[in-house]
Amino acid sequence: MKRFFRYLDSVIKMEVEREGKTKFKTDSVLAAPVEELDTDVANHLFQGLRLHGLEGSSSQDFNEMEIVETTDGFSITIELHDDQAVLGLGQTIGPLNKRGGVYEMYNTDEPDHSPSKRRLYSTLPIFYISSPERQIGFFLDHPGYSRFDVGFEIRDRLKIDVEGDGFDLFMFFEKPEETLRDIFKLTGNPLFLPIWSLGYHQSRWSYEDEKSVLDIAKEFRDRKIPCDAIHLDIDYMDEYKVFTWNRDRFPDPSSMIDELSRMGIKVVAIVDPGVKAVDGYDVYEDGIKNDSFCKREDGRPFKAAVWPGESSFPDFLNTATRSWWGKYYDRLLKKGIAGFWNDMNEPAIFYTSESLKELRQMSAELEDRGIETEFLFGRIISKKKYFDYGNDFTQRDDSGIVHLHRKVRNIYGFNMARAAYEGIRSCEPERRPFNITRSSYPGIQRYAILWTGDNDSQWEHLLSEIRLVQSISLAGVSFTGCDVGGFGGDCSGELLVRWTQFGAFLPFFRNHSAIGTRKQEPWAFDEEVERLVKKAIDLRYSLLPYLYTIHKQSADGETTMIRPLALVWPQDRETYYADDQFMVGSAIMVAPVYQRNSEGRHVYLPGGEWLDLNSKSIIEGGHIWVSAPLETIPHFQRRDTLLVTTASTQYAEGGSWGDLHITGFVEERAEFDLYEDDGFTYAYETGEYSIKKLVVTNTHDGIRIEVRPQKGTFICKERMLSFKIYNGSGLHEAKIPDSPAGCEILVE
Ligand code: MIG
Repeated sequence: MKRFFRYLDSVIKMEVEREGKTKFKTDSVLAAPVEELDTDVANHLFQGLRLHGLEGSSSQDFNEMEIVETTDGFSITIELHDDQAVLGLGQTIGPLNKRGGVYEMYNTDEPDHSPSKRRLYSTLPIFYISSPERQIGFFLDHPGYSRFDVGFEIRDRLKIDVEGDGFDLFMFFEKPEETLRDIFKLTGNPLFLPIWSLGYHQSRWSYEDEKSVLDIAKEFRDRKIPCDAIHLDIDYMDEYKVFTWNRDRFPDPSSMIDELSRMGIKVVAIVDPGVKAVDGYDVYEDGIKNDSFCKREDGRPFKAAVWPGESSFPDFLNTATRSWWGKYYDRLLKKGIAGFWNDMNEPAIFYTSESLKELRQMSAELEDRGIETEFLFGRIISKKKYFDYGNDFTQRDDSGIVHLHRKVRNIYGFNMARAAYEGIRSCEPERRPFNITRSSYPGIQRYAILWTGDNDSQWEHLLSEIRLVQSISLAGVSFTGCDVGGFGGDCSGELLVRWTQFGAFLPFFRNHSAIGTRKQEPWAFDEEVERLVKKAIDLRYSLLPYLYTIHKQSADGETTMIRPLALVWPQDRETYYADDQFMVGSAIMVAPVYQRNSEGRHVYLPGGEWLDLNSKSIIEGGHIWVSAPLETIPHFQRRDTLLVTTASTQYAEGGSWGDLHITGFVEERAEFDLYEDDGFTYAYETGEYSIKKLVVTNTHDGIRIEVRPQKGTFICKERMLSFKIYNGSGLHEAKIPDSPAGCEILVE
């Protein structure tokens, strides 16, 4: 059965349910529909899409769409035209245009991010069928399994198999930038993070004791490499018991954190959902008492092995469990932990006693096979890795209805991140939280930021990440990042330099690596590598005024911090495959180098002239080759934009800056609303912020620079504003003192 609802101006939701069954509703979409529509009215609003079985489509030129019931669910097919790209699809590997691939939405702890992989940690089923003439956005809201064949089996057919009793399909008949705003209106705006989130983060699995953490911090300060945060991986815990400390290795966390805080460094702690199932451990005992854990279908407790050994898994589907769990974050907050890193929340499971038994039986078979064991070996390994525990346990929703985990799996991580966010907010209502998640679902941006998990120190993965973060951004997840330098495997000095250069433009900028791999801190290679890594990190810190402003804009639901070119220039087909470069805000485009021994790269510059931010020369648009020795990060400024930077500091002291440098490429007019505040509280909500509109206009008489009177009551530092405005007539410079009243000058 199909029903149609209108949201906003041009978003339609189609609700499909099997006769007599009701589907489970995720909490992804917060907005309520404006109205329910008759099918024929709905069909007239479908611009460029014709739903099979409905007559009278409003457009001549359309994509045929058909929905049929199958034995275990539904299949949605959408016919694709040759010139259409299918952009996005969230956390999936491959080019931004997903045509020609198969992807599954079934959250999986997949440490191998090679191109053949169909599942990763998140379900973000948002994609854009796009051609220069027309773009339609889609969001499949469904917490169970689905499979996307994007023109793989049949070139001109997108086929989505959806398992279960129903689904919601949102369709956005807008330009992609507008669709992104609509996604925020439906699923919520991204978190507004504390300023230090935008700094450089250093991590390792693991800095396993107090001394190694403090040593790392001192190295950063001695070497004058900026750093805002150090992350504690699982070894800070006592026997991997979540919310505890190993007292031998961390005898006094509070004083360690105090010492770090005197150096300007925050500490982020990892939190895993698996609760060690052992008597005498209060989190486990309380969980049992409160009936907070996932159960088997017959009501017995479900237990499985993860890092702590045999563990129970909180049932985040219900509010009671979420608020119970959320309170534990306070234990870490009280010690001074500033942020959280929710890992393993697909949830990852190593094995259960049953699956282990099965594996043992298979292994026993090895004995009988003699030497002919190759296939069996392979099967055992992949069975161990990809065991599907979805049918082994259940979850209970707020109305007491019990669901097989498989049917609601894809929102487990979402709801864990939500529990964390709500817990942290209620424990520390004055401070803006920092909360990372590995597993996610649309709407996650209102609770957490997303990092892409266990990549590898390989050049191919560097490219893969450049695409992945863009694809994720298209789902409205603004604050993303990846393990800089690569998680698995050994990084080389050159790879670390190139990866750090890319990371300097990512919202979340963290170097992280796995246990047993080559050390990956900025100084772990040679002096030249250290110098170049530091240079990239310094560049990042100089960009903070700009980045903080665009971060605030994203938190206001205007756009994501980074964007594919295809989102900004959908009419330009060439942007559909120029996915190895991306926009950072509206002023910068970065084209990271991702090839070994490379001395330059090809770059596509859409829509006319750009300012090369390395040479400060204005260059023709189109396809160009840029020279980029290891020292250089190709990045460019868009015409008629302003870029506000400052001097790099050792850490982000607050959301406001000293002397500012404004670089403009202005042929006509450019403006920028520089945002500042204290950098970590909610005082901005009651007016304690500063927004300063900078406007630069190229007039007949010269370059007019206006600094409009400040909005908001936040008091900025005394400082100078230095303008460097480039255009066809040369460089125009001016230096003026900043003041809340603003000013206006004319420069030759
Ligand atoms: O099973 O906590 O993606 O960043 O270092 C591995 C150890 C568990 C996976 C995370 C990774 C983290 C690691 N974790």
